[in-house]
Amino acid sequence: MEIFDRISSQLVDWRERITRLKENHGSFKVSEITVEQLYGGIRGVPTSVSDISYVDAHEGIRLRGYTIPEIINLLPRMDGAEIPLVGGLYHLLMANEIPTLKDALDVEKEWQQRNRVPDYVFDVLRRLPADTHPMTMFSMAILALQSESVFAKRYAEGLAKSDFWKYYLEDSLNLTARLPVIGAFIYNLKFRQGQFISPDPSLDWGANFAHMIGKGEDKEYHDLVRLFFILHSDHESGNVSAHTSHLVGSALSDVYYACSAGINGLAGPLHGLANQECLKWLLELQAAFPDLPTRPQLEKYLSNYLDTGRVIPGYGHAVLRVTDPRFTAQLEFGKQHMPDDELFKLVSLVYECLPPILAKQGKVKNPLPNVDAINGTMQFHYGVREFEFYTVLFGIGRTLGLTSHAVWARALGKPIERPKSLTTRMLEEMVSAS
Ligand code: CMX
Repeated sequence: MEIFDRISSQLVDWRERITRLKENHGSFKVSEITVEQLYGGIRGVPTSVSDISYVDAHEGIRLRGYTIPEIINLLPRMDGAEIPLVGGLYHLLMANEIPTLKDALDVEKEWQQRNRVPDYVFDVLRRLPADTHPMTMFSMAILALQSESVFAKRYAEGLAKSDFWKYYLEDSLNLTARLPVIGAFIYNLKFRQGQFISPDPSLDWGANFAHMIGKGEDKEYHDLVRLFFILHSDHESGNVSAHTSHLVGSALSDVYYACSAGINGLAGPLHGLANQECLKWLLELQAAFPDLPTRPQLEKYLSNYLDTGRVIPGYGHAVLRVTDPRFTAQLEFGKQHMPDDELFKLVSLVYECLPPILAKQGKVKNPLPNVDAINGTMQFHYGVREFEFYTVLFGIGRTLGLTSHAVWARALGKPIERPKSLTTRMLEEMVSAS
């Protein structure tokens, strides 16, 4: 397996670099923490190291050092496709190098060979109450697969620590291979009256998902889902889903436990679920104006909305201080493929009008859109209109990042996490003694 060899060949160097840092500079102080940060979600305090991705407040995400436009430009794609293969992105995240077309196709081939989901997983999903949220189903399907963990079996037999990552990689390839099948099954069960479609071995991972939800002929949608999965794959390791997954994995819970836990974090409305909220909000706005509003009409609507004390979904970010490049990538795709779509025109107009209003209000640290401001609009255009499903799409993409972090955490021997907690009394005593 190519990815296995590529990781293997880098490990000595990575391990030496980290050992050198720890031995020579182990007591070097990277940061301090304030009382406000302790009560404020540890915002902005460096607490982990990730070489897979980094979010710069003024530039946005870099995956393995590459910006989103660079990724779209550099990763290999199939003939006739506008957006690269997701297999190439997985190679980049895992193997830390821009893949050739052959490298990307090797990952795609691994995924093809491993994509069969055992029937019992579908049985579990079928037996859930009909109103179960798709994210609950997605997380449960991943957890149900845990009995397949190669790592867990090998660990029980006795495994050297230096070999943990090899079986994490095995589990990661098995899990990620099955995600489009699981996602499509959930969509078809809930929203297409149980019309199931088998994977097409001639299609890549992204296009196969589209095919399995009945969009096999829509090549434009194939590109959109590839783009969606690539854009949502990773956003450094401090966000709720990545951090949760890493924490759970640090107990040597296998990739299935760790990813299911991360997906549960993604299901929160302040994190991944925001994309469904955004589309709901946009449709309400659209309903308020039978035709596209004029700028003054929209500005008045937005100001009145903010005066009610509610947040406008899709705007603001805990780290970013620029327009999210993942928003921009989809905006560009939309300009090319759906310039006359009414909802797309509305999203573009909100983007022109809202940031100055939010900035003038003076509360929000970043008045610009994040990725969720446009996600739903793109899906809606191609007929995927059930907002409850949008976070599953996010989760399919995000699991590529979660598993890459998991493999590298074991490869670099990261220990179990155990930060310290204090009591309020201790803090009161510390500040009064200072
Ligand atoms: N509309 C109106 N007010 C907003 C706002 C928005 N979109 N974003 C932030 N604010 C307000 C906050 O509510 C806060 O008000 P109070 O001081 O009255 O509590 C103030 O501005 C300062 O907030 P902030 O420091 O700029 O933002 P945070 O880091 O606390 O929160 C985020 C970041 C994303 C949760 C927030 O901007 C928000 O709720 N946005 C809307 C929901 C959203 O789009 N979430 C998706 C995030 C991306 C993801 O993880 O998928």
